[in-house]
Parts: sequence; C-alpha cells; structure tokens
Amino acid sequence: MSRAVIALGSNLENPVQQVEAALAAIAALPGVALLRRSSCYQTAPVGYADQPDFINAVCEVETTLAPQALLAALLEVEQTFGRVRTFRNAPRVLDLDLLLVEGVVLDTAFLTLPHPRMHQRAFVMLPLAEMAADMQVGAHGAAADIAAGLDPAGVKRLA
Ligand code: PH2
Ligand code: MG
Ligand code: MG
Repeated sequence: MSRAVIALGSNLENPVQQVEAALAAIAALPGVALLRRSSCYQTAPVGYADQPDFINAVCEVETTLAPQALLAALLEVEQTFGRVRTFRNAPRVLDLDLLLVEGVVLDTAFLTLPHPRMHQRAFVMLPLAEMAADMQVGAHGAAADIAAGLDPAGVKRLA
C-alpha cells in the first residue's frame, strides 16, 4: 500500500462537475481508495492565457498500484472523460496529474516524482496546503510553506 497525491483540472464542459465526477471515478478504480480531497478552486489559466478559467483540486489516495500503473489508470480516466490532446496547455475537459507518491523519487520519460513543477504552481499548492498543510514536497519543504511563498492572485477557493 502506498499513498499518492493527484491533481485534477478542467476548464471545459462544466468543469466543477467534471472534477467532482473525476473524484468519483478515481475512488472507483480497482486498487485505489480515496482518503481526502481539497475544495475546488477557480484559477486563472497559467501558460496559455487565452482560455477559460480552470477548476482545480487535489486528492490523496491509498493504492496497491505501482506509480506507473496508477498514472496509466489516471490517463485512462482522462480518456473516458473525452480528453482530446491538441497542443501543450490547451483547454481540456479533464487533466489528472500524479504529483506525489509517498517515499518515491523517480525521473523517467513517462513519470517524474515529485511532479517537477508542482511547487511553482499556486493552482496546485493552494489546494494541497488546504488538504495537507504538513505534506512534504520533495526537497521543497511543507505544502503550507511553499504555498505561502507563491502569488495567490487568480486562485479562488469555492464554497
Ligand atoms: N494546467 C496546465 C496549464 N495551465 N492553469 C491552471 N489555472 N490550471 C491548470 O490545471 C493548468 C493551467 C497544464 O496541465
Ligand atoms: Mg496532465
Ligand atoms: Mg497538468
């Protein structure tokens, strides 16, 4: 058994519903149990600006799957939600990123853990700080401390 943290994002076709349905789909994966989740956040697009705001959230799961198998299962969930990949940072109905797997450091073409950019992204770190303030993000320190050092502009917690 290991614990893992997943980021969810959507900015097409009723994004709040997409994220809520994705959490249910993650919880229903064989070998995966949902432990906790953050609120949903409305966030300004980062990278490619000319697209709708995102809804972002994070969750923590417990799983019997190896990290690569968990990522493969998440990519399959993206497919069942109708994700179409066009260009980098394009709008999407669902993006599931594997951020952390407890005790695992990995750098391969398919998967890098911890996620190499998560500590720079307020749309990831603010939800993570809410869900798990003390969680360690590789060598970058605790989630709450990292989040406190990021610009929170454009990241709004929803009720
Ligand atoms: N994901 C990206 C690029 N930019 N911006 C926001 N606000 N939220 C995201 O989830 C996001 C993004 C690439 O995956
Ligand atoms: Mg992704
Ligand atoms: Mg992403």
